Amino acid sequence: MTSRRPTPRELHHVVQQFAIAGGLKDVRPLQRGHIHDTFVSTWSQEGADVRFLHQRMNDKVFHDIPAVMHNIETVSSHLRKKMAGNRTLDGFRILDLVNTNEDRSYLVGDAGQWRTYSFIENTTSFDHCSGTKQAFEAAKGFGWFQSQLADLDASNLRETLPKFFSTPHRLQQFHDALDEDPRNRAKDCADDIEFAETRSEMAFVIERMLRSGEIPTRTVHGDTKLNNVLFCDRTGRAQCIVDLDTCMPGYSLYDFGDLVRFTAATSDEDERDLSKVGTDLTLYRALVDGYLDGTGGALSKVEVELMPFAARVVTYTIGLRFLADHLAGDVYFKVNRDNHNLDRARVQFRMVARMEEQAEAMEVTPR
Ligand code: GN1
Ligand code: MG
Repeated sequence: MTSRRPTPRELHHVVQQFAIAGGLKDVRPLQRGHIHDTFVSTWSQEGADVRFLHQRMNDKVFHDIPAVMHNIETVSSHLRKKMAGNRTLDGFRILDLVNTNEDRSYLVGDAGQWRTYSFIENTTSFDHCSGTKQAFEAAKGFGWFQSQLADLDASNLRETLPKFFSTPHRLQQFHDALDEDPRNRAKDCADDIEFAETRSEMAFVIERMLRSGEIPTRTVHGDTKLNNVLFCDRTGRAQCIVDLDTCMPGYSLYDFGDLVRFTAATSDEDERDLSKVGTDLTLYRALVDGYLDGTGGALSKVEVELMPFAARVVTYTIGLRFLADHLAGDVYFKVNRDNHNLDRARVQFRMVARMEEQAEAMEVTPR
């Protein structure tokens, strides 16, 4: 893919190749996520404004875009079958892909590979959690989503990003970046490297338990940031789970851990003032309750007991990924400033340290 920003002309050309009725009014960028480029277009359809969301998919990260789209279509059609023609399932909606004029699920053009979704109006996504009700709703939504995938035959899904959830794999990538150190950055992050190294034992726990069968492999969402939930503007309820790029076989608590990492954080993911970083225990409890509610009793006793550990290990894992990318020269996550990935890694590691201190207060007893 070309990583240069598409020109307005290119953008107009791209969106007009999707099967959308009416006249195009405008296309604007939407700041969202670290991977793809996202835009919103507005069309006039019989006098009303109708919006669509377009994404230029990052094929440096996702080498196999057909496989990504295959997974999204597989998951969506699995959910749609359960909806049996209704507009919602348990109060949740599903994102609708809009095909191209050629009836394909995505567009391959000079300006990259693109997909389009209908915009779900009267909903909002949030970068910061407003309180326990929202935390509960988000966790319930992701728990619900995961439980809906329990009867999807996982062999239908492709592994679009190999070993995506594997912490040992992330540790290896970190070590590779450290050995190579192409930008000579390791010397400026000795403390961060040491933090990563002293916690490396933690990396192997989940894989060991998966291998021994102590915890099951489950198809998961894989990117349970708060801003991947659309909340109903009227009721504040979670209405739609978005960003199905990483729906793949993993372990249930990856989703829970990532939820805590982001939603219960007391700071932004890239905060520079580390004194602000930590985990809000009240929000954490709301996430536990919401997740247990959403998964509806599907989690085993061992999984429930592992919830606090999952929060720690997933936060550590994402920290490793940010630090590895910083060392590698910012080749994976988009950055907007110097040391952006290093700042992100530091926040994750500080959160891990805080969670270690709060371990007792984070325990969950199976009900
Ligand atoms: C990436 O781009 P976004 O925000 O949807 C990443 C996630 C990380 C997250 C960290 C495909 O997600 O795994 O948890 O950044 N997605 C991919 O903020 O690597
Ligand atoms: Mg994502």
